[in-house]
Amino acid sequence: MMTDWDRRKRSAVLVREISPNFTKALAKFFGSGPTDIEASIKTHDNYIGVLEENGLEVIILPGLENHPDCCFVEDAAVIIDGAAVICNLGHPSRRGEAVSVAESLSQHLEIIFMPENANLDGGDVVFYDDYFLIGRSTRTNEDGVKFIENVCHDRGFKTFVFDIPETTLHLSTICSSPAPGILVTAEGHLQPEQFDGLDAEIIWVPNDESYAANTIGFENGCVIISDSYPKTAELMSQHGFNVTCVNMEHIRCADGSLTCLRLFFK
Ligand code: CIR
Repeated sequence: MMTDWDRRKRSAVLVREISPNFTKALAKFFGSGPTDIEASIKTHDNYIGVLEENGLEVIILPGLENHPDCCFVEDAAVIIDGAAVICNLGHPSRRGEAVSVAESLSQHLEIIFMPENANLDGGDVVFYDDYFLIGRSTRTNEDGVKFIENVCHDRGFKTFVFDIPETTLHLSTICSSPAPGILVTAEGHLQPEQFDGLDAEIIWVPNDESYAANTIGFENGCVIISDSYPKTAELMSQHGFNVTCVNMEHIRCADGSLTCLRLFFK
């Protein structure tokens, strides 16, 4: 058991610039895709500023012309205790994004590649205390789940697997952990019984604010959430968090959330 581990103690984060072809990003759940590259870049710059304000060193990779979704670096790797598992992304248009993420992370971490039969998007993995929560989704197959579970178990972590409903893209889209012992999740997607056996206080975000279930918490008690979700902001305040709201409009329309834009690696 890694009870002393506090995943909010982080010092460095990897992000990637918005692709010049971001208007071709995949979009199915929260909108019909980005239309304004300049506004998207502004939103992304603001997001980076918020990470810096919370004490993080930010490494920025250049955007990729051939990969419209490349800013969503969360999907390209899973960081597990000093190692980076480099993902075989589940959508064909996103294969190839992970190459430069692996190159960059190899300067800091052990690199583990997945076998060819395994597909997994990092957005289907949520780090929660001494657990890694894993989603089986349209992007993450059984072999992907098994592979990441083995890496977690080898390193002393427990795992907990969710079947992700068709109403959402990834586990992280509807579930996040802003502080030890706490999960935030969206009503109407995951069901309460799916958490049976997991020791967690669950903050349920109302269904009409489900996008706001994706949060990022920091050691100092600050949490960032997307703006425009007042019920969630209130709920988080009631739970003692110091809430900062970030405008995500031009990222949300490509089905991206706050955590999707970053990889904490140190
Ligand atoms: C995609 O469909 O792959 C992108 N448009 C959105 C990826 C969001 N990433 C995440 O939830 N981790």
